[in-house]
Amino acid sequence: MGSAYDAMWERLNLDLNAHAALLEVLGKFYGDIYLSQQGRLKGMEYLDFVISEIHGLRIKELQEAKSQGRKVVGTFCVFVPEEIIWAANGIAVGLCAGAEVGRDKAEEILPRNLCSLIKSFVGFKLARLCPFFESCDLVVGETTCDGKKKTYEIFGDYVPMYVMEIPQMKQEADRELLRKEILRFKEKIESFTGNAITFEALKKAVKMLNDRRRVLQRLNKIRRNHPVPISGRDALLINQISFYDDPERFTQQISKLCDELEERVRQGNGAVPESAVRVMISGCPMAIPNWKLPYVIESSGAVVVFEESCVGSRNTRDLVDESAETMDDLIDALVDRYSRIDCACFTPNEERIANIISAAKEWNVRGVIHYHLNFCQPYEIESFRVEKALAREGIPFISIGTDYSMEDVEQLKTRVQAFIEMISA
Ligand code: BJ8
Repeated sequence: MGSAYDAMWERLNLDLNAHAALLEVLGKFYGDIYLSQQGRLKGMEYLDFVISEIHGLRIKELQEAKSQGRKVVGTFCVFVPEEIIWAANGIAVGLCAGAEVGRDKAEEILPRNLCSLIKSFVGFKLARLCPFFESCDLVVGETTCDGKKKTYEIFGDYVPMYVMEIPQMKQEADRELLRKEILRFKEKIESFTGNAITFEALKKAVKMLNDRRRVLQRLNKIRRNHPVPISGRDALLINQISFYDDPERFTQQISKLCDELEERVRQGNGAVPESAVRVMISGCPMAIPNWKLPYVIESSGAVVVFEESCVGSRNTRDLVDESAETMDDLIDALVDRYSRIDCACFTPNEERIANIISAAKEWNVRGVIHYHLNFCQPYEIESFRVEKALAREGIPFISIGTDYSMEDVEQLKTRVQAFIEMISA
């Protein structure tokens, strides 16, 4: 893939040698974790193709769109209402990164005790390894955890930044704040792109992104079946790719894949042996290519059937009401939908605990593997309350803190295997 895109990557000012080395490592990693799985679905070929072209074809598409005057807007959080970007004829892309890349460079401008997700996106930018970053005309941050919001202040020296304020509670005043912030964001995007957002355009964007959520909801529902017809790794990959791919194409392709999965269910075929123990992962988002924990879990006799995460159900569970007839009502519908996101940055956050319990029951899991990145205070602290609530329900729980390095894989295996043995007994 390398040479065909070298000229484009050079124009984007990537460090070509380091980038080639990165792609080689990722290709190998993907082969070991994904392509080695038995009996993969035909529909996954599309995802394999997207991954093999993630820094190639998709970037070429973005460059072509830019040459026609469209703006590319990068985001780090599912709180940023993408509908606004698409309605202004922009293109939204997720910039969260899941690889330990450029850490040394990131630590030159940031403290060491920050979560890997933050250091990774900063590292990708500073090491000139991410063509998505280099394609962005604007980068949108948000005031969620302290690590992110203070990093954006520094990061503004390297990329054109805009920061959206996100409330920390869910009272009437917070709802008002979110509404104001969505309107402020709309104004920013309108002036930045030069395109006024019409009611029709916003409604169309709402429908397009709801369709993407609906197909991911469909995929998730299929995973309630036993034996489960898709591995957790593959399902995670689909969720990860939803942040980069063209939304309409993605929805179409995943819809076809769901047809194939439903056929598998009709025939009683599973992606893993029937004896595989059903578990849920809950906690921090897993950005691409952060596949370490799902791989460890699924090579230990279990299968992940649900992700309670922003790269998972937290981003797809709720739709925007499409019945609005005025711009005001449509903005209210966005506020309603985005207010339901149950990130651990909120206090109190009872909603998330209730959602974890109900998903654990509906997806019939034998245990919950709570996952936080080291130094992520919101999710690590909240894990204590999650554990207590699950204990009251008799649902086994383990808390895993890790980072993007591979150093702890053996330790993780030992802990995860012991947990799986315990819940299979
Ligand atoms: S809505 S989960 S995408 S903020 S892991 S950077 S929280 S220290 S990613 Fe998130 Fe939005 Fe919430 Fe979702 Fe901070 Fe924790 Fe790091 Fe995190």
